Amino acid sequence: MFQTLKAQPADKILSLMQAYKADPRDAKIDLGVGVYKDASGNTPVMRAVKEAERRLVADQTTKAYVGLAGDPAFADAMIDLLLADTLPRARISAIATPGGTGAIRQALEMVKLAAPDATVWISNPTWPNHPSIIRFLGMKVREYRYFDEATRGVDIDGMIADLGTVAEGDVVLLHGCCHNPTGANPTADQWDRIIATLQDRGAVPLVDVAYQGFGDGLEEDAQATRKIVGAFPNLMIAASCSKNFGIYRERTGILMGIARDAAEAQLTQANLNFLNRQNYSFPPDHGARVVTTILTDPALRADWEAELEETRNTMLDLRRQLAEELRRLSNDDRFDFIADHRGMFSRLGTTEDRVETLRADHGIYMVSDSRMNIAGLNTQTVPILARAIVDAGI
Ligand code: PLP
Ligand code: TYF
Repeated sequence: MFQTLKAQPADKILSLMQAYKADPRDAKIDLGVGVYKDASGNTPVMRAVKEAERRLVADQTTKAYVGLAGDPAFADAMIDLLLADTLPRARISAIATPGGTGAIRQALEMVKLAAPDATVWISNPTWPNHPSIIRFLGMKVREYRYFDEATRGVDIDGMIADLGTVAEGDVVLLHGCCHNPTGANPTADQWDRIIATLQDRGAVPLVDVAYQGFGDGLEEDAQATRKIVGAFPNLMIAASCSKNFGIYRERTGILMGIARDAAEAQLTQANLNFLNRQNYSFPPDHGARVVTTILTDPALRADWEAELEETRNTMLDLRRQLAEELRRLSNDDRFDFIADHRGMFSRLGTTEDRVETLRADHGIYMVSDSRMNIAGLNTQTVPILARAIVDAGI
């Protein structure tokens, strides 16, 4: 059987992780995979997570199966975190999933169940797993313009023009905040235009929220999603707890479905449960329980929010430092976009050759499309990177 298998394309981000590990140079800098790192390069377990895990180990009396949708308290806590009171709870269905990736996968499988002929629209560029999973499921996919190569901001006119051609019932995948890989995000006014266009076309949004709290703050980063949620009868939201709780390997995520009314929500919930059962029966529970413990305990929640805020501000400071250093060295403000971008990433906007020069000559690893993980920097490496960027003629 296996002799018929074909080689599969590697994930360029994960391949880069391997290449970085194999590089013997001491002075190498890892700006590749999207994992938060502190100034000494560690990805810490957050304090509130440690404490929640301590409590779970001490107090948990069973590891028996939970329901197909996962713990309902996890869904309630996550709906509250992301949507607050935007919608009546009765319109919202939800399943816990293995990470945000699991939520995206289940969302796409829901589209296959409900509207198998729908085209899924993705931003150009987007997180490579989006098109990869869509194609693997045999679904139709199209791209909408997103990134303005000249300004390194959102190409809002191109985006609106392309979304204006979406067919009724097509699914449009949007990054709710902190766009991966560009770091460029629509303004509030631009979101209004995007929403109006999609409403006009009768599109169904699928919002991917993997970085709530990494951009402008927990509430701020939820604003676009809340606006979208209030504007469409049907949509889905795939949220990840990997980054904002730092529980990458626990595989904790959630898929929310928004229905027109309570009856439709019940049907949606039953289909979500069905999909969990088809794919893995019960979703992972440990990370979800950690998240619920934190979000429902005021002291733990406050500590988590404080540590997340430190994390966010560290990345913002690094952005400002890098933009300033580049302005100083190049005598030009063309890199100021780095300070305007939000989230973990900024797309530098240069050629693969120059990205390769940075790797070969300076041991600086970024994704070939020139996406850098800002959290891979520290105050010592910012000037080294800035000098290398200017020397490489970027
Ligand atoms: N969506 C985007 C845009 C991402 O960058 C990621 C990666 O972290 C995810 C979803 C899903 O992450 P995970 O499956 O690790 O929760
Ligand atoms: O974009 C990133 O770097 C993160 C982590 O297959 C990631 O989202 C990268 C590749 C992948 C899964 C997660």
